[in-house]
Amino acid sequence: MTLTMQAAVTGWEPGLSRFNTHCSYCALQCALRMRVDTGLNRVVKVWGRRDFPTNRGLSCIKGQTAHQQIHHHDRLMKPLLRKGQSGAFREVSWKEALDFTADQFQQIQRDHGVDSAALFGGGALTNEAVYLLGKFARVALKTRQIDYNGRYCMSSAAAAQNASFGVDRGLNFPLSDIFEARCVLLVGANTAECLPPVQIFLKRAQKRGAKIITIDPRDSRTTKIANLKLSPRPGTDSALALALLNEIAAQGGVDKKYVDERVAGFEAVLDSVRDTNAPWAEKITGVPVNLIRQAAQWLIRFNPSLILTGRGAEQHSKGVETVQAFINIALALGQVGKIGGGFGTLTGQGNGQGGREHGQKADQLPGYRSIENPQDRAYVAEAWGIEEKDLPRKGLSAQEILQAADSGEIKAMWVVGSNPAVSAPNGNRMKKALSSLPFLAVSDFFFSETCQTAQVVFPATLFAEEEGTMTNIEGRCVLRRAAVRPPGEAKPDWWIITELAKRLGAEKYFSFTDVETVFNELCLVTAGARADYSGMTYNKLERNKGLFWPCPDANHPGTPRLFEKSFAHPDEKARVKAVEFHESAEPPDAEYPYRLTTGRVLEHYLSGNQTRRIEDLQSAVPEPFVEISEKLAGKLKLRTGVKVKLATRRGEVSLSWRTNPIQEESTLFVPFHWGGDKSVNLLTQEALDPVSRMPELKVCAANLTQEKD
Ligand SMILES: Nc1nc2c(c(=O)[nH]1)N[C@H]1C(S)=C(S)[C@@H](COP(=O)(O)OP(=O)(O)OC[C@H]3O[C@@H](n4cnc5c(=O)[nH]c(N)nc54)[C@H](O)[C@@H]3O)O[C@H]1N2
Ligand SMILES: Nc1nc2c(c(=O)[nH]1)N[C@H]1C(S)=C(S)[C@@H](COP(=O)(O)OP(=O)(O)OC[C@H]3O[C@@H](n4cnc5c(=O)[nH]c(N)nc54)[C@H](O)[C@@H]3O)O[C@H]1N2
Ligand code: SF4
Ligand SMILES: [Mo]
Repeated sequence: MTLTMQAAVTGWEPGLSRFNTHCSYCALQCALRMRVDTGLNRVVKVWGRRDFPTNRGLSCIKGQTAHQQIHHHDRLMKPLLRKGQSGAFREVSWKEALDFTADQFQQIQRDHGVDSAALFGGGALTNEAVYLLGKFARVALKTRQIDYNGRYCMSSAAAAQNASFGVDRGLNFPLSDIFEARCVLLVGANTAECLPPVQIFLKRAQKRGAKIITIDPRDSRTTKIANLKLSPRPGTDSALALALLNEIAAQGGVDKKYVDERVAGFEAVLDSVRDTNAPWAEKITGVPVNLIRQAAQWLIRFNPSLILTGRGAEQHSKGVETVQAFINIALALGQVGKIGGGFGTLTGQGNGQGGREHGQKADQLPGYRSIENPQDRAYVAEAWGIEEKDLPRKGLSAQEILQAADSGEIKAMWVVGSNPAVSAPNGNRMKKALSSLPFLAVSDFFFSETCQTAQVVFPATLFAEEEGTMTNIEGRCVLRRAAVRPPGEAKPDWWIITELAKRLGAEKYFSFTDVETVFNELCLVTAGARADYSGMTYNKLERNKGLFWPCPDANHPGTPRLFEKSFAHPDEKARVKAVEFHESAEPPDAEYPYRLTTGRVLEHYLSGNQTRRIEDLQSAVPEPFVEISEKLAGKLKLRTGVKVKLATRRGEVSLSWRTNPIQEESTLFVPFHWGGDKSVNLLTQEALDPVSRMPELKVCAANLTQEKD
């Protein structure tokens, strides 16, 4: 709290102070200024900071209402405990909740082995919490089973970027480079609803002459501004990408000099797209030949051109291949590393970037070190003061952890900052998995659907109540300051992890006195790694409005652009890989003739556990709906105001419906922000990408029928 007070700009109105912090929600981490009544410990006003380069004063309705969570009457104030599944929760002391949890873990691990205990983390957690969670798994619990919700989010893009560029930073350039682009291709990204300030930046780029091309099966607030819209069937983006590269080659758009100098293995990729022409792709995707040709022509002609992917392209059982196919295009055009051009993926969660760097991913150690690489293992083991042989190896991915809970292999779990009861696919099975766990603990600040099956619930603090760092969409690490004191007995995640570690006999590895000491250790442990934070400190972050990694020493200014001269492979060249088109795991058939896809609306955030409680957001979109093309609604003769039944092989959900004028005809779209019997994840499937282990959240076969009046 001392640092907090330093950050306040006081004395401009009696009793009121201003604090700088960052939003609680998405990866833009918009810089916010809060006016706080320090006497009442209340935030009275919030606005976007104009002097912060990422959001330039902009924010969206979620950020503007984010502080309402702080004072919400639903906040968890005390630890909750119940013994067994059916009893009622009772409020207990921190000591009782922590002692009980440590006991349960120890007993279960003694009876069933260390790997019967799992951790499930989240991309909303600070870098400090993520780092500690990874260390807690490996050093205190000694389990290999730790993964996080980013597996459902960034894992396909991360795998493809690592393979091609040798490192994965969502955007390898500052967001402001968008203003220099002359053509932007958005692939399965709904920026207007999911990253609203980015949509405004795109409009500004358009005013300066840039063409915007969108690839999305449906019309959205994002596609409204597009100069060219491609509406493929869900799950067919890779075919579109192959045809675009075929066209670019045919139109003479390959930058041969760049490819020779900076890319290894490009010939094989060109060979592989010899037959994937626009007529071939039209049959698979439904996108007319002339639109594919025009998109290819614009990508060549309007230079620099930038390709940005979102979850629409990535959350598939072939997500990695699809991203790879788009990276191949950006490299063929010679754009990666150019200001205003290239390739990037739009990270989603608040700390989706840092969340995948610092060790809560099954195969990773802090700084993007690999848990299977001998040198990386030795380095981290030494830094942590343990033997390399005692460092567990790679464990299961998020969805596989839940599956292992279902099969009884995993028996104890701690979920920190995620709500898989709503957000994991094949919801009925996942709820069964969570409720069959002999022991489940959850850390959250609101009682979530996942808490419903827990034995212990730890009350955590919210963004403006704790300090910590987040790494935003650009790879810029920012410092969030606390502005208010937490309610009741809520505690920061880093403190909860540390206290539990002490009870598991790992006290000497967790002797942190405050969150800044955790950050300082994280920085040291990442020295020399790909995501090197070792030149950062809290004061330096604040002075510089965040720092881009790598930042390897105290005098280093950070690295806003990564690939201007070289890629991160030993020969400094990018890699490309030939991609083939693969059908989705569950193509439509006579029984389930449509393609169900899922996504987001502006007003709600992920599992909705936060935004469903905010009056302005909940009243704007109170329940889920299914979006249907006008054509299909006409064919099915749907009656206005009468609900429809949406069914897949895994379940059915009753929903209201609305039409979308240009939506691809086989597509049905449902937002996933609700739990219980309204959860679209009761319908989604578990097919996983073989490389990233990303579930196919963006397409499955579905049927839709009108319900009785
Ligand atoms: N308001 C709001 N903002 C958010 C979030 C939120 O929950 N709410 N979540 C944050 C997080 S964690 C993330 S990951 C990002 C996600 O941000 P986005 O990826 O932009 O969000 P989605 O709505 O999941 O999907 C984007 C678009 O993909 C389209 N789509 C569906 N299937 C396909 C397909 O097969 N191919 C193509 N090309 N497109 C397809 C959908 O129609 C949708 O318009 O947003 C972040 N920002
Ligand atoms: N069908 C379908 N399913 C999807 C997706 C989709 O597009 N379609 N998208 C996927 C994607 S991209 C994502 S990112 C996942 C997200 O899925 P979830 O992990 O379920 O996302 P959240 O709702 O953010 O869950 C975070 C929980 O932790 C709490 N929380 C937030 N911040 C903190 C914190 O700092 N500490 C603690 N202790 N708790 C905190 C919140 O209150 C919330 O209950 O959903 C995935 N699921
Ligand atoms: S939700 Fe995202 S865009 Fe909206 S204010 Fe927060 S960080 Fe900014
Ligand atoms: Mo996400």
